[in-house]
Amino acid sequence: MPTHIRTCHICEANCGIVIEIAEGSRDILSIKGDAANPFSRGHTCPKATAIADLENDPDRLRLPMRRVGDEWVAASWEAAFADIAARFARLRAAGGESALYVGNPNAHNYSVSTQLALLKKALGTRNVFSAGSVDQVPHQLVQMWIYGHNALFPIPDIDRTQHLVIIGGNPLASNGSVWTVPDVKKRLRDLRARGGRLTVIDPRRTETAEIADTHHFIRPGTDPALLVALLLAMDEAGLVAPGRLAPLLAGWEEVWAALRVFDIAGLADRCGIAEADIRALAASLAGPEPAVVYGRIGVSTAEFATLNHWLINLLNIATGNLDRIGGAMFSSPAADLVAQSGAGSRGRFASRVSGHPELLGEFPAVALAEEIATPGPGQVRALVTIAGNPVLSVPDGGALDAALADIDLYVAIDMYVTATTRHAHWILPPCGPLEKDHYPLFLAPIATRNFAAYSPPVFEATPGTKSDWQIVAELARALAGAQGQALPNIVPPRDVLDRMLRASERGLSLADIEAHPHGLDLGEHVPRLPERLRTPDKTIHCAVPELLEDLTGRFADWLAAPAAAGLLLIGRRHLRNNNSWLGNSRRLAKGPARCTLLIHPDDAGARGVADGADVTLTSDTGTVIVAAEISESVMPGTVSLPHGFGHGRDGVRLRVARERPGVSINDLTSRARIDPLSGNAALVGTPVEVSPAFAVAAE
Ligand SMILES: Nc1nc2c(c(=O)[nH]1)N[C@H]1C(S)=C(S)[C@@H](COP(=O)(O)OP(=O)(O)OC[C@H]3O[C@@H](n4cnc5c(=O)[nH]c(N)nc54)[C@H](O)[C@@H]3O)O[C@H]1N2
Ligand SMILES: Nc1nc2c(c(=O)[nH]1)N[C@H]1C(S)=C(S)[C@@H](COP(=O)(O)OP(=O)(O)OC[C@H]3O[C@@H](n4cnc5c(=O)[nH]c(N)nc54)[C@H](O)[C@@H]3O)O[C@H]1N2
Ligand code: SF4
Ligand SMILES: [Mo]
Repeated sequence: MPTHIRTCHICEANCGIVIEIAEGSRDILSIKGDAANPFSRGHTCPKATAIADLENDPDRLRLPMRRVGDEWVAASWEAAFADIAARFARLRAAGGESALYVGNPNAHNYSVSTQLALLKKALGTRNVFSAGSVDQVPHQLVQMWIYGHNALFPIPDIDRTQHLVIIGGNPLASNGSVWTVPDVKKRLRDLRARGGRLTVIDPRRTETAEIADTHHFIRPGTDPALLVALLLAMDEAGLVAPGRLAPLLAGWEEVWAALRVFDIAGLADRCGIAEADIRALAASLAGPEPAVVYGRIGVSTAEFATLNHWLINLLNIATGNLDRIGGAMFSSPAADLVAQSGAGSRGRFASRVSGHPELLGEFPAVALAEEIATPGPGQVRALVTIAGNPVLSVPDGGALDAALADIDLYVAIDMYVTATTRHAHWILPPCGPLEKDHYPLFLAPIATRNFAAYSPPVFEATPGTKSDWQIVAELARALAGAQGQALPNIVPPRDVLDRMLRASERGLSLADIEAHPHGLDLGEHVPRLPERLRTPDKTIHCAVPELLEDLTGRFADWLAAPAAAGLLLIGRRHLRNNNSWLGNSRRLAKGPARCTLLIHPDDAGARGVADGADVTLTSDTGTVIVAAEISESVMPGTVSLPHGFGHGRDGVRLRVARERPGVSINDLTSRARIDPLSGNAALVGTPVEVSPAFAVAAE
C-alpha cells in the first residue's frame, strides 16, 4: 500500500503524518502520526485526519465560480482571468482603489508568499490587510523596536525550562501559537516530571490550566497590571538580575524609573490576583532555575497588547532568561527570514479614513470595512481576499458584510462559499490540500527546536486545477496586462525556497532537506545574542519612547479610572475547530454543540439564566442569541463564546457546518476597541449584557 510521509499544514504545530493511500487510486485509507518524525514524535490531533474530509468534501469548489445573482456558475480559468482583468482595468481607469486581505492559512502556505509581491504590485495599492492584525502584530512591533527586527521571536524553551508561565494561551486546544511545539501536552508533562512548574494566567480554567501546578484567574484586559506588578515585585526584592545580558541593555534604568511610580497593591487589586501570589510568582521566576514567560491571544488581542508583550520581554530580560537555555530563545532556522527580510516599518503612511499608521506594510483589519464603505477619493471599490474569512474573523463582521454587498469587484481565492466569499463576483479555488507541497517557512523559525521538513505533493494535480500560488501569480499577470504594465516573471516557489535556504547561515539546499522525509532535526536552540540583534548598535532597546508614553499615559489613566463593572466577553478555541474553516468536516463536527456561552453560576443566577437555555447576548456592536452553558470554569464577571462560527448567513455553502451554524462572536466585538500602537484588534474583554431569550408567542 502506498504511504506518504508529510507534515500537517493545518496548525502551527506542523506534526509529521503518514498517509496511506489505496493502491492505484486516490482513496485515503488513513492519516496517522509519524513516529519517526524527530520533532512531533508521532503526535497528531483529530484535525490531521480531517485533511481527508477536506480533500473529498463535495462542497469544496473545484473550478472558478462566477456569481450571477444568487447563483454560482462554473467557468474556465481563461474566462475568469479575462473578466476579472477587464473589470479591474475599467475600475482603475475610473479612479477606483483596490485592497487585499491575506488570511491566516497563508501562514501555512510558503508558496503563496513567494508570489504576493507580484499581486500587490499589479493591484497598485497600499490597502493591504491581513489576519495578522487580529492576531500577532503586537509581538512583531515589540520585536522590531527592541531587537531591531520584527521576526526575532523569542521562543519558550519548553524542553529545558523549569518554570513556564503561560499568560492568555491555551496550547492544549491550540497546539501552540507563535510557538511551533508539537506534542505540547507530553512536553508539559515532561516539564512537571523533571520537577518543573507550569503556571497559567487565564480568565477561564482551560484545558491547559487543568494540568498546571498553579492557575490564577485574571479579569480580562488587566494583564498589564499583573506584568508591571511582577516587575516591581522583583525590583523591590532586589531580584532583578539580567546577568550576561546586562551590557546589552540600552535604556534599562529609564524603564525602571517609569515603572517605579506604580504600586503593587493597586496593580494587584486591578488584575484580581493577590499581592502575595504576585510576589511569590516574581520570586520563582527570578530564582536560579531557568524560567520563561509566554503570552498569546489573550494578551495579544487586547487593548494593551503591545505594552503586554514589551512587559513580557522585560520580565524575561530582568530574570536573565532571555537567550538562556530553558528561557526564551532565538532560533537558528534553515531558511532565515530575519537575515532575508527588512526589519519592519511603522507609520510610513496612514490609512485614508481613520489615519491608522501602516505597520509592516499593512493597515489594521478593523479598517477594511470603512475603507470600502466611506465614499470619497481613494475609496476601495475592488477587493481580493486570499484564504480569509474576515466577515467572521474581524471585529464587527456585520459592517464588513454590509460593505461587501455593495463593492464593485470582489475576487476571492478560496475553496468554499463562506460568510465572506458569498459576496464575491468570482471565487478562484485552489487544488486539493494534498496536491500541494509544504514547507513551514514561517513556522520553523518559531519552533521550540530547530527543524526543517519538506513535503512534496501526495497526489498529482487534477488536470484543470491550480495551486494557490499559481492563481495568485496568474491573477497578477492578468491584472498587470490589462493595465498595460510589463508582465511579471513568475519564479516557481521551490526555486525561491531553495535560494532562501542556501543564502541562510546553515547553507542547506532544498535537496538536503528533501533527503530527510521524516524531517531534519537541527538541534536545540543555542544562545544567539548579541550577534542575532538587528539594532544598529547591537543593543536591546528597552526604553522605547512610544511604550514609555503608553505606560505613563494611557495605562496610568486606565489604572486610575474605575474598573468597568458588568460582564466581559472573551473567546475560546476547541481542538476540533480551526478558526472558521474546518467546520464542514463531519468527523470534526461531531460531539456536543460547541458554540455556547460559558457563564459562571453566580452570573447566570443573577440574571435568571438556566443551563442550556437561549440567552440574548448584547454589546455596543450587536446582538446574538446563543445557548448558555453554566460553568465554574469561567471566573465571575466573564463569559466566553468561541470564534469562527456564524455559518447561517444566507448563501453560505457549507452543508455540514450549517447543521449547527452557531453565531459569530465578531458580530459583538467592536472596531473601535484596538491597541493604538499596533492597530491590533482588542478581541478580548468586550463589555456585554446577558439576559434570558424568551421564545415569542410560546404556548
Ligand atoms: N484547535 C485549534 N487550534 C488552533 C486554532 C483554532 O482555531 N483551533 N487557531 C490557531 C490560531 S490562528 C491561533 S492565533 C492560535 C491561538 O493560540 P492560543 O492563544 O493558545 O489560543 P486561545 O485558545 O485563543 O487562547 C487564548 C487564551 O486567552 C484567554 N484569555 C482571554 N482573555 C484574556 C485576558 O484578558 N487575559 C489573559 N491572561 N487571558 C485571556 C482565553 O481564555 C484563552 O484560554 O491557535 C491556533 N491553533
Ligand atoms: N473574536 C475573535 N476573533 C478572532 C480570533 C479570536 O480569537 N477571537 N482569532 C483571530 C485569529 S488569531 C485569526 S488567525 C483570524 C483568522 O482569520 P481569517 O484568516 O480571516 O479566517 P479563517 O477562519 O482562518 O479562514 C480561512 C479561509 O481560508 C480558506 N482556506 C483554508 N485553506 C485554504 C487554502 O489552502 N487556500 C485557500 N485559497 N483558501 C483556504 C477557508 O475556506 C476560509 O474561508 O481570526 C481572528 N478572529
Ligand atoms: S496539532 Fe496541528 S499540525 Fe498537528 S496534527 Fe493537529 S492540526 Fe495538524
Ligand atoms: Mo491566529
